[in-house]
Amino acid sequence: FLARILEEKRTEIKTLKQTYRSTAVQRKPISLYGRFQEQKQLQIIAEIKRASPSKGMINPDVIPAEQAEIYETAGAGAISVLTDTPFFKGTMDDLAAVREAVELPILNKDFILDEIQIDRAADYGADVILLIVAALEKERLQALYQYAKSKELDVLVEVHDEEELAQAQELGANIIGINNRNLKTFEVDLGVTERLIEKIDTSATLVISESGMAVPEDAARVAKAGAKGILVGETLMRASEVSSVLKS
Ligand code: IGP
Repeated sequence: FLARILEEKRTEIKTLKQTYRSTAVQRKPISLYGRFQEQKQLQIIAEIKRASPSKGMINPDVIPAEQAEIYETAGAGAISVLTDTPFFKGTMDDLAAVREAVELPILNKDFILDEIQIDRAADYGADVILLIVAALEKERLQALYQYAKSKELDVLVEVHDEEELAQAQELGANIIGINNRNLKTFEVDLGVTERLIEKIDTSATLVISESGMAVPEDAARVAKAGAKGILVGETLMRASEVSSVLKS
């Protein structure tokens, strides 16, 4: 499935390169690293996720700005906005709407393969971009990482196994996302966070445990392992009372 998404993304980027011109006017991004690393309490990145390839439709009628305000009021530390359209039914306009609605750091969650997507993320008000190690050649990963940093954006470098983690560390990534979901098989295992985090100096590197968090015990488990933050999508998108779920 990852291969299919990336194929689609390459076509999208071709069109983007012909049609998109960066606005060049830049706001100063908020540092997620700075915000989270100084906190004692587990921080939550709450995600706007209408649909996913593994779950199908999750919350098709969500209004991103309203959902983001609910997340902010309930105490989320940051917001993630999925902007991939073919597989996740998100848009860049969702990101722009969320930027208008909240003061929190915003992660542009997409499959970034080209610098133009980073320009666009910054133009739309993102503070953090996602780079998925499994989706990128080593040189591409390095080039995109440097490019984002040159624009003062934070980068969440996503890994799922030891080899990918080694690459993230070689890059000097100060924010590492451990995805508990295997993007090739959709299998979820919180043990992935427990296993990989042992190889990370969490006093210097901000570790976010991503995906598959359904109950408070899940959050407690990865927090105990040393994660400073968790990234939660589906559970919050389906919750009828977001604030009680976030607070628990
Ligand atoms: C959220 P969940 O299981 O709480 O809905 O997962 C987030 O981690 C997930 O959406 C995600 C993702 C990704 C989506 C993590 N890495 C990369 C797309 C691409």
